[in-house]
Amino acid sequence: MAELIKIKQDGRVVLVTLNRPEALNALNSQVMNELATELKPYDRDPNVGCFVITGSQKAFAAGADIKEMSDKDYMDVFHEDFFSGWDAFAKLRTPKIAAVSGFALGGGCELAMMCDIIYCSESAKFGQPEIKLGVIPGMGGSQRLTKLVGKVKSMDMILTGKMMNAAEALEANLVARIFPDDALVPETLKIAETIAGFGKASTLLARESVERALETSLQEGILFERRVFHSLFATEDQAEGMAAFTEKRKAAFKGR
Ligand code: CO8
Repeated sequence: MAELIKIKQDGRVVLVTLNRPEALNALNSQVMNELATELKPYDRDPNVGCFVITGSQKAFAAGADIKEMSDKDYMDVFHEDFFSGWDAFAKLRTPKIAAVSGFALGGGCELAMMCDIIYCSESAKFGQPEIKLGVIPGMGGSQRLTKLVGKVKSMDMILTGKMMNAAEALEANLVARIFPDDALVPETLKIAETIAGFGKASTLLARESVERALETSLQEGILFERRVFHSLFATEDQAEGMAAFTEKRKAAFKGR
């Protein structure tokens, strides 16, 4: 039973709210384990088409839990393969959107970047301040941030620990859209509903194809996309989507 995250399913959309307000949603092992294990059944459910991950107005998440890791030594983090448990969240196949208000720092920024899309409110602040703690990003930040915003802006954030506000994050392509604070979650849920209304095979494969662009060469990526595109012609949703266009009606996707 989840304690540090709240999960609310409404139709085909699952809203996940980080719920550790006293620690600004700092990401400890329990939060990581809850996200990894509690979301898995939804991920496999054909009736779930999108996750929305959010925090509070003040903090999406203020980073990995500094108090939990401060006493560890090298052999502790090495043997535990500390932070590798986050891969299970990153590898969820259902599209996931981060809705960020307030602080998204360190692991919080990295958690947002594990999602497929980031929307934020006007109050959002993104940062990788680990350098101030004598370490570096440990949940993928040096890699994902660099792929998203480019080397120069990534170096600027990671080497100085400076934060980006919402407008800077939009300009740097870290976030896709900015909403007023109160509108962030409702607007994100509406977009999630749109995504969840499409065929699940096509949304899963679309995100895997886009992800592939970050992993491989252009030619390999194009081949991957083409083979995936071909494979979707084996689905009922492809026949339905194209028939609906021709018949000038809304498609009724079944996830098959
Ligand atoms: N971990 C644990 N507790 C936290 C964290 C955190 N990351 N952030 C905030 N808290 C706690 C505070 O300690 C405080 O608790 P208490 O009331 O018991 O003292 C409570 O949340 C409220 O925080 P503040 O009083 O500090 O709130 P402010 O509004 O004054 O400040 C800030 C908000 C600016 C966000 C401030 O809390 C802050 O700077 N937090 C830390 C941000 C940070 O450095 N994040 C990066 C963490 S490291 C990381 O994510 C990856 C490390 C990779 C290591 C790799 C190892 C293998």
